[in-house]
Amino acid sequence: MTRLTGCESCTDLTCSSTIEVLGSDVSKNVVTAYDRVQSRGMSACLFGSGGTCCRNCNMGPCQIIDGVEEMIGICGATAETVVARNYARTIAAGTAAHADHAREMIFGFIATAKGETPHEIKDEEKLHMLAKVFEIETEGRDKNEIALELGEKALAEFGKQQGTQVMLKRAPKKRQELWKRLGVEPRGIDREVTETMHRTHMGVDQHYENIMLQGARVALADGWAASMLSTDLTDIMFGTPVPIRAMVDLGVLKEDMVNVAVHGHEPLLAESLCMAAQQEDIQALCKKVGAKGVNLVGVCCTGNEILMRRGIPVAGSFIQQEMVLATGAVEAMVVDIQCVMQSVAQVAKNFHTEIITTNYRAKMPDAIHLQFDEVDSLNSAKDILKRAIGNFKKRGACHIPKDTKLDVVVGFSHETINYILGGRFRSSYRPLNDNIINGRIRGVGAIVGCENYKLPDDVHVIVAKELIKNDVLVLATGCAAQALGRAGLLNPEAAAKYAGPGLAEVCETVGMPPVLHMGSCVDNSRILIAATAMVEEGGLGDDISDLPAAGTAPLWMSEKAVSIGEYFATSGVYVVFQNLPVSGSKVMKKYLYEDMEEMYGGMWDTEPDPVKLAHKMIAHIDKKRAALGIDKKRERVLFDMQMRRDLTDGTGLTDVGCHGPA
Ligand code: CUV
Ligand code: SF4
Repeated sequence: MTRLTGCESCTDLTCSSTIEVLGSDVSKNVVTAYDRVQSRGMSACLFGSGGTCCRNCNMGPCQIIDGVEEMIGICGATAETVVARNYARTIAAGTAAHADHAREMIFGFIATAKGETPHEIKDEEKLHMLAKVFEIETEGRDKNEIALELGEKALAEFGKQQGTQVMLKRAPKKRQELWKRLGVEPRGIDREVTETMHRTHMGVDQHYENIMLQGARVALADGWAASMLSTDLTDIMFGTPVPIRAMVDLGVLKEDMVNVAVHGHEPLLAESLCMAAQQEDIQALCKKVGAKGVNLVGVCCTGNEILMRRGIPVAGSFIQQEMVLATGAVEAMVVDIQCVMQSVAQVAKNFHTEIITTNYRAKMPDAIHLQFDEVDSLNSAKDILKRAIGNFKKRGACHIPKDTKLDVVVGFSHETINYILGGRFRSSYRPLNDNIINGRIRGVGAIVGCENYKLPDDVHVIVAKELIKNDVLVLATGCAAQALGRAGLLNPEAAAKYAGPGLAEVCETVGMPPVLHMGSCVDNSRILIAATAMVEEGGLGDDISDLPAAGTAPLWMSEKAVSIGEYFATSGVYVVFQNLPVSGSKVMKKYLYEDMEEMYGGMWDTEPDPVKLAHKMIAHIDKKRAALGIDKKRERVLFDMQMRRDLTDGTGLTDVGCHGPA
C-alpha cells in the first residue's frame, strides 16, 4: 500500500498536527484511514449511498431505481418505502447507541446513590430540579435517597409499556401539543427501538409517511429521553460543567509521563481512571519506572466528557484516533464503546502500545480485554493503569508535535450559559434573548457530530467561521467541537479575530468565545434545554421552531448523528448536513426537505459546499427573524455600530468585512 503523508485535501491548520505526525519517521509503517480512503480503488455503491439498497429479506438484496417500474423490490417495495425503512433503521441504531450508553450511566448512578462506588452525588441543585420533573418527594430526604429514587425512575423509562416519556414535559408547551397531535410522543425508549426494527421488517409498514412518524418517535426517545437522562444524571454524579481552561490536540501527550488515552463514550470509565491516576500507589509505580506520573488524555466523546468536567486535555477527535497512536508515545489506549475504529489495534502493533477493551459489548482482535467493574471501579481502573505503567519502559522512538497544544475554554452547559450571560445572582437567558432581539447576535447555530475521512477535514472550521463572521453564536458538541478547538475558535480571543461586530461585542463583554463547547454527543440534549429556556424567557416566539436557530453535522459518519438530526428537526430546528442516504427517492427528499417543515416547523436539508451550507443556516435564521419582526432591529444595530466605528476610527477602513478570516 502506498503511504500518504496525510490529509492532502486539507487546507486549514486544523490538522497540521496530523500532517506532522504522519510525516515523521516514527510513523513510517503506520497505515491510516486516509490511506484506505485513497486505496479502495472503487467508489461507493450508488444504491447504498442513495438509500435504495434493501437487504431486509432473503428474496433480495434488492436494488431499487426510483421511477423504474421493473426496478422495485421483489416484494413490491418502492424507492420511498425502502429509503424510509433504511433511514428509520439508521435512526433506531443511533438511538440504541445513546440509550445503551444512558442505561449504563444510570446503573452507575444507582450504585453511587447506594454508596457502592467511589463516586458521589455532586450536584444537589440539579438533583432537586430533576426530582421535581419526576415528581419525587425531596422534603427532609437525604440526597442519596432522592438520587436512588430518581435513578430507579429513570431506569424504568427504558422499559415503560404505558404512557409516554416523562422528560417530554421539559419541552415548550406548544411543542408537546404538536407531538401529541402527530402521535409521535415516545413511550418506552427500548420499545421505540424495537418497534422501529419490527415495522421495518419485511412486509410490515409499507407507507413512508407512517415509517417516518416512527422515525420521529424513536429519535425523540433519544434526544428528549435517553440522551437527556444520561447528560443530567451524569452531571448530578460528576458535576455540571462550568467554564474551564484546557488544552487540545496531539501536543498534549507528554514525553516524561505514562500516556494513557481514553477513547469511547461512557464517562464512568474515564472518571474512574482520573481518580486512580491521582492515587499514591499509582504515582509510586510511575516513579519506579522513571515516569513523572500518568498523563491521562481523552479521545472522541470520552475526551469531551472529561474535558468539560475536569479540564483533562483532549489528544484527538475521531479523525485523530490513529494519529494519537502514531506518535509512538502512548502506553495504552483504553476504549469502551462507540466510534472506536478496529484499525487502532493494527496501528498499535507498530509500537509498544496496548489497546485495552473494557466493555463486554465491545471487543477487538489483537486487543486485550480487562472488563471494567462499575462498582469496584477504582481498583478496576488501577489494574488498567498498572498495565500501562508496565509498558512505559518499552517505549521506543516517539514523535509528539511540539507546537500543537491549543488553549480552549470549554464547559458551557445550559446552566453556565444561563449565568455567564445573566450573572450568577440574576442568572437568566434574558441577556441572550435581548441581544438576539436587538440584533447584536443574529441567531444561534449548532455545529455538532463527527468527522469523516472521505470529506475535507476543515469543513467544521469553514462553517463556523462563516457563521460567527455573520454574528451567529455557535454551539458545538462532539468531535466538531474539538475540531473547532484545534482551529483556535474555542478561545475568547477568537471573538475579536473572527466574529462579526455584534457577536464580538457580546463575547468581549462577558469574556466568552464565539463558539461554545457544550460537550459530547449525548450532550446535544443540553442544546434542546437551552432552546427551550430561550423560548420560555420570552420575546422569541412560543416554540423552538420560532427561534432564529439552525443546526448542522456536516461531517457526520455515525448513525447517532442522524438520530440527533432527526430529533432536532422534529423539535422544530432547521438541520442541514452535507449529504444524506435518501437521494434515491424523490418522494422521501420532498418529505424530509419540505413536508417536515409544515409538520414540525423544523426540517432536513443537504448542501455539500460548506460556505453555502453556512449561508443556508443564516438564511433560515433571517427567515425566523423576519417572522418575529426583529429583522429591522438588526439593520439598525449594524448601522449604529458602523456609525460608532466611523466616529472612533475616523479612517472608515475598519468595516464589517475585516472580521473574516485573514
Ligand atoms: Ni459521540 S459520534 S465521531 S465520538 S461526534 Fe465524534 Fe462523538 Fe461522532 Fe463519535
Ligand atoms: Fe427486496 Fe422486499 Fe426483501 Fe427488501 S424486503 S430485500 S425490497 S423483497
